[in-house]
Amino acid sequence: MNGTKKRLKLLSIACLLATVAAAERPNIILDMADDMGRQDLSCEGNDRVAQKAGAAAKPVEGAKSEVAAKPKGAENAGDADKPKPKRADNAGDADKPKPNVVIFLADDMGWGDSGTFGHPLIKTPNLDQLAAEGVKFTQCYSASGVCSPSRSAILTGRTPYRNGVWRHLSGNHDAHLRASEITYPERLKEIGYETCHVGKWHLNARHQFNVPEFPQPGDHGYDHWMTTHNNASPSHKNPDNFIRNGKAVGATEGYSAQLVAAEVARWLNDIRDPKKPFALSVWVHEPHSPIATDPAFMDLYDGHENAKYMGNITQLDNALGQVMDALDRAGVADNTFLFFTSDNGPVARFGGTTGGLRGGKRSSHEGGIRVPGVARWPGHIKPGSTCTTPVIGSDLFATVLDMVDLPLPADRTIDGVSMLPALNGTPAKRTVPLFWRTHVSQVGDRVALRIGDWKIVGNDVLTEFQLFEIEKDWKEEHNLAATHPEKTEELKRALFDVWKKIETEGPKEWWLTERQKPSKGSTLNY
Ligand SMILES: [Ca+2]
Repeated sequence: MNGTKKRLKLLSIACLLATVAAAERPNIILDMADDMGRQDLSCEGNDRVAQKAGAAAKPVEGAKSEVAAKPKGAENAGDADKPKPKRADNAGDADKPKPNVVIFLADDMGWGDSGTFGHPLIKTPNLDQLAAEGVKFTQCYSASGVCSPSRSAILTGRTPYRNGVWRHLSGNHDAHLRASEITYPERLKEIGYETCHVGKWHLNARHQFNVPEFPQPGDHGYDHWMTTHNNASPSHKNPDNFIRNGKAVGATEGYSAQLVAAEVARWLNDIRDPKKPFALSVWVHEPHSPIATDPAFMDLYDGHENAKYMGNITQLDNALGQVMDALDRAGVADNTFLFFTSDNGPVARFGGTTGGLRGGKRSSHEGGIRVPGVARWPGHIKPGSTCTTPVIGSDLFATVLDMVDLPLPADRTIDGVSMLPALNGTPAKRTVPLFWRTHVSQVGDRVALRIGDWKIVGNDVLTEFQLFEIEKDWKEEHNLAATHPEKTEELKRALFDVWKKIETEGPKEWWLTERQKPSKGSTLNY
């Protein structure tokens, strides 16, 4: 891989420079823009002004090196013939090894929070490179406006109220990812995969985390895991609350994203069986508060009032680069499906941006649920391509199973569908419409459902609705409910139907008996 060699060479130079001259600041061109409208967020081609970003490395435990920024991928995105997404051959074909799966998940990173998706200032060179080598999804959704539910959907393919993780699990709730749920790592283990989860978990309530009576990452299909319950504590700097395979890691030195990437590299290099395919979850804590940003990344935005947040995004992007390098070094990048996304929208008061979308974290408007999405799978995904088909985090379960020719579970509803047809230009055929319910939303946007270009947003008690033609009105500025009563009724019926089935299938008692009421986002009403 020429690109890989070039990157590694630049990496080495960058690390050397950083080591001998840590205080020397790279020459950065910050491209200014007055407003970030849709044009800026267009995913047609990679037309951003080339960014110059330099090295800013700081050794952390277990990590050989890291750099703040790398050039965009050198591959000529436009020239490659369009490869057809296809499944791997069945197990037993020794000549064609099954693909590895890496899901890299940011925490609270908004649709507008990267150079890759049009932010004029934030440096995300590794995400740029990933997009240059793969596909950028312009309508990638999280399954919820908050953490735990969204994460549960990625692992199970099921919308959160259906799988039981109906709320974020920050206190002492009954809810958790039940042992009865089927996760994709579990399915992959059945056909010989090794599995690893590093970073945030957040699929247990606080009193359940690392308590054997409740299912832990190891009970949900992960051979090796190093996780926190929720946030890195006390912050991203020197977090002391990682648990590795049930045992406290203790004090660390470094920043969370780099510590996570270092553990990933260690697992790839030293722990896993290189003869087996693998599934790896890299769920970093950045840019969720409390934010702590390496000064090396802050310095990239020296003087800007939002330098801490923007540097935090570059910090997580740097970790993405470390993971990409580790895959290269292991010689497995060409046979790895690498998907980057976020678990929900951003928090504006901490510095995040939706890129113009309405709402933010917790909202069922686009700002809470439309997130960055980039995938790379060499030989299967056209480099530098764009996918405008809406996809959602819960699609990853079906996508992964499709890649390895495993059937979907037949005994339960799977909300997500495989993304592979969409990557080949064929719209996904959904049996269950895109659906969101986020318990801590504002009253007026508690639920949402999308079919085609139409999206309906409902209030907490399902009595008031807004209708948007989302392709045209991506900012959700024009409520068409009054002028399109028939379409509104059609989507209302679909919404009621989906919700009724979810109430029947999910552990309804968990949300009906919730003891802890949210401090934000009004009341819990059903
Ligand atoms: Ca989150």
